[in-house]
Amino acid sequence: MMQPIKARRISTKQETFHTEKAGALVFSKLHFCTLEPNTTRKEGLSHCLPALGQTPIVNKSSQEDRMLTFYHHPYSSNAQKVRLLLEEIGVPFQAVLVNLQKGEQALPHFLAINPFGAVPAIDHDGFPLAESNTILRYLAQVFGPKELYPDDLKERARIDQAMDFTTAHISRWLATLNWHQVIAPMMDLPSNPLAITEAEVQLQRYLPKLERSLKTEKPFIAGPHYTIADISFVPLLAQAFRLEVDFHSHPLVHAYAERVLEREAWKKVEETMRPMSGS
Ligand SMILES: N[C@@H](CCC(=O)N[C@@H](CS)C(=O)NCC(=O)O)C(=O)O
Repeated sequence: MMQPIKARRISTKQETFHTEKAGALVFSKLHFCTLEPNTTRKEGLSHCLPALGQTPIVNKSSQEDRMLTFYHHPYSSNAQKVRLLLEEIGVPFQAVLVNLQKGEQALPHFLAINPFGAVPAIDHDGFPLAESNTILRYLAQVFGPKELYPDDLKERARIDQAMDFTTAHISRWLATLNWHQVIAPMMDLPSNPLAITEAEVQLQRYLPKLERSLKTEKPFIAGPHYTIADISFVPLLAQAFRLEVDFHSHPLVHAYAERVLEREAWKKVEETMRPMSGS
């Protein structure tokens, strides 16, 4: 018979990298629950969840956990792209927080997974992979469905074209805005007003190009279907709204953004952003 399960609160600090250790389940940023040896995950969840009243970060069965690990930070728009794809296709995964504020991206055990020292990264059955768009392509090919990244080379090239354009010309400037308007002030680092102005100017230069492409590539950015090109862009559109980017002159982009941000899978990603928003 299984021994009673010990549960205790830990400090209010955020959970650390490699939160899950043998014999322990980690919950949200405030709790963990220690399990006796040989306790199955299912048994552990049924004991710990009522005790803690928390939703686990790790919420999939142990066999599936071993298959796909997702290294992330909830505020990273690049990591959100990967989580969005995982939510869209319903693949079980284990999420591991890499605490960027604490510099965990530079710890040797994380660099062994991603030598570039950034989130997102994944480990799929012992195969580590980094770079959000690369991960999207990989996961879409491994798990499907095909519509997300079809085998047809021309359809695929159209998707790559949209991903390259948004990444190079829109996400890039949104990242600049986000750094100088949100992250730098939050971390008490200097913010550069010239960089903000340049990013705003560049966005107003490139958004009309996206507007024009949506006239032909409709209703999604790479044509008639929702693909990884859209998935790669959705977290950035959400960021653009948060940064109050002016979409007035770009009604097709605005309507497209509202449409893709309504998707259930994105709402699930947004839920993972909430717990830290007050911290
Ligand atoms: N090109 C990379 C960018 C990854 C990236 O810069 N991630 C940020 C969070 S959005 C990060 O981990 N920064 C930590 C650091 O650079 O030290 C991708 O698309 O995945």
